[in-house]
Amino acid sequence: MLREEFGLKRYEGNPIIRPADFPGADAVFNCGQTMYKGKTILLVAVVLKGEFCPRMHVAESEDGINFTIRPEPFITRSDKFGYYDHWPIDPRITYMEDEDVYYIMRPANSASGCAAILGRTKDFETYEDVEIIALPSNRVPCLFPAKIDGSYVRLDRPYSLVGPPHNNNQMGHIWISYSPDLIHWGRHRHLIAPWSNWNDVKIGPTPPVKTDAGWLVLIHGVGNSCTGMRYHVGAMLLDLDDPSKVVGKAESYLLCPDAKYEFMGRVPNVVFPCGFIVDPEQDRVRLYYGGADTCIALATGSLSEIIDICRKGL
Ligand code: BMA
Repeated sequence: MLREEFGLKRYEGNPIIRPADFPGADAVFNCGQTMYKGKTILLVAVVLKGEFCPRMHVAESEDGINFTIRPEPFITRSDKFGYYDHWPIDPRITYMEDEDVYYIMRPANSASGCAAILGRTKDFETYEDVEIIALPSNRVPCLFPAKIDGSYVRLDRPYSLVGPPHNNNQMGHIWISYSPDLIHWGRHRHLIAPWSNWNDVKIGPTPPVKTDAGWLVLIHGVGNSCTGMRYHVGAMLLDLDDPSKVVGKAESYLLCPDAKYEFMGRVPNVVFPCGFIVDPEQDRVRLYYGGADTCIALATGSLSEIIDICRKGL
């Protein structure tokens, strides 16, 4: 490693899932993540050699390190809505405890732009696409794990391609919106704009996790360079009662591409989070992230330290 680690520390056995772990795979990357019946569940995007369209598979683990990928896909390209969803990736999983349901929000890429699809499962055995919940261009839909003041709440990243490429103000900021039923969304509000050179092209959230200090959200932040975009992981904290208020954010990134498996792959210079898992009794955050759109790696951090970093704006 060339850089000192800050906030998140890589697992020394990384990457924990490689394309070679799945027959015929060219890539196994960016994963939704949650706990189910004591096991760590990752929903990984698998691209098979020679196939354009990824599928999502369930990978499961007793110890959070050694994963078995189920052979059958769990989510495949949806045509339920007459919508050509040609690149099903980046699932974001939210467990809604009151309903005992795992909701999965994901971008739905098409020729007319990227919309957002809501799906659900109770058991990671059967899956149902529920509805398209955002018009193009909208990516990175993430659901809060509880209603707030009687409403479902989501974060997402609508964005415009109008204007010069990589113009800070024209690309992706994070917004918040509310819904009575998960289908109809409104009261859209701008939440936060990029704030530093490591995220000045675009930022996108992960499903928020409740902590005593506020809703913790890891983000991806994209900066530009003369050889292309560079993806980082950052963090912010939202007010528990009114999550439209940002109460803290890490000034620096917590993770940037610095390992071979983050530089070398289908898309170099990428560390990409679609969620994270908190183990409160161990004061630990586990982040299973995509490396270079090719593999899955693990980084861990102290929950209280990451909250502190956000509060102090380090
Ligand atoms: C983003 C998403 C991610 C991907 C990243 C880098 O726009 O598509 O799935 O990891 O680009 O290619």
